[in-house]
Amino acid sequence: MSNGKERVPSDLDSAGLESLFDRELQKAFDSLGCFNLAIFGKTGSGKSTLLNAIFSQAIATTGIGEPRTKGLNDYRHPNGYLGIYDSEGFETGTSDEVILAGLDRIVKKSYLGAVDQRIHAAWYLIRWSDRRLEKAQQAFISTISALGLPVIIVLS
Ligand SMILES: Nc1nc2c(ncn2[C@@H]2O[C@H](COP(=O)(O)OP(=O)(O)OP(=O)(O)O)[C@@H](O)[C@H]2O)c(=O)[nH]1
Ligand SMILES: [Mg+2]
Repeated sequence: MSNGKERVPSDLDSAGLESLFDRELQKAFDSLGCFNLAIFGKTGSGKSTLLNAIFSQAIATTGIGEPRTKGLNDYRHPNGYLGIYDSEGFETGTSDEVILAGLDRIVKKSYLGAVDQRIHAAWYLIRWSDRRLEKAQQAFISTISALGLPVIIVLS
């Protein structure tokens, strides 16, 4: 009896396993179109630097001093399968309500778009040298999670 899923043979060698993985990955990409990741975190935590490292190009402005990134910027990898949203970092002292309302708006707006425009997961950057996680950061992470996005904490 078939349940629509390909049965995985139990005697696969490493080449067989690799080719099975490639086929399944291709199927997943074909159904999703593009996987979109959003990068969040406080200003200066290294969001744009990480984006540039992933794309191996200085496509986003980075730097010290004043917050650099404004709004939410969408970058598409030339391979067509990866999109990254680089976000404006929040500054200590900004009210939690303002930050969380902005986040809610961003994520819900993305849900209104086509599946290949939606935010599918989030990275939340924390500067390891801070050695603390502020209440506002915890609330931010909880809010992303409550919006249904898997959140991965990244130490920069
Ligand atoms: N040593 C070190 N420096 C980093 C790292 N990530 C970022 N930086 C530096 O930290 C500074 C801020 O980095 P950005 O990438 O502009 O930070 P951002 O989170 O995008 O900042 P905003 O756009 O203002 O929110 C830059 O001078 C980077 O070179 C890291 O992992 N290690
Ligand atoms: Mg930035």
